[in-house]
Amino acid sequence: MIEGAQHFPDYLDATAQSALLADLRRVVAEAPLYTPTMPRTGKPLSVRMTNCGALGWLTDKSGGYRYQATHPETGQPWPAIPASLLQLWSNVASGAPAPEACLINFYADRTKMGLHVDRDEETLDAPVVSVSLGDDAWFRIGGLDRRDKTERVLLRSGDVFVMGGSARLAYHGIDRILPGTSMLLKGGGRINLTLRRVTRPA
Ligand code: MD3
Ligand code: FE
Repeated sequence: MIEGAQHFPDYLDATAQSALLADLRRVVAEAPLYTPTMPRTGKPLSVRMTNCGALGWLTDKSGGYRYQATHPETGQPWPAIPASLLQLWSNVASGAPAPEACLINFYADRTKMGLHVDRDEETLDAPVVSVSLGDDAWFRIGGLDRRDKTERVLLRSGDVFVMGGSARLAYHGIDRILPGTSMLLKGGGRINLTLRRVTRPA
């Protein structure tokens, strides 16, 4: 795997996963999941999203990919990042500037995410830290060129994946989720959180 990518299987035990899920239910009560749309075409993405933190990532037909401080449908500021996630960040990204955004992706059974690079952040001085909850997913990670060889990694509930160094600009995506592989979410599906630094630290 590309330098800077680190997988921590079972980072969160069952108790920690349930506690984090309770935190996320409070976030989603204030900042409901919505269906983002592609720049220009307005085609809906299959993943549903929301955010917590000072900034949230979003995309829509008119404004394209961007970070903004408010929910696109409610107009309200995003809820704060739960303390448990700030603690997790300081444990796995120690020394990095504090995260400003936590993107929450919800995958239903058929949701995929095509191969892409995350480069809407103003700074790459921090890794992206991801936490998976719910059903297993086949994650695909390649290199800095779309044509580089890729490999797949099974991301399971409680896993943490950190992309720093060269991996920060690596192509990656989700091929598919494996329905019925976790009991954490009553209705099934998968949640992925990505914690990110967006602005340059002062
Ligand atoms: C590698 N999310 O939100 S998480 C995304 O499972 C995203 O929802 C996927 O890709 C998901 O942008 C993958 C792991 C991940 C996140 C960000 C990365 C891998 C990454 C940034 C750079 C390289
Ligand atoms: Fe990504």
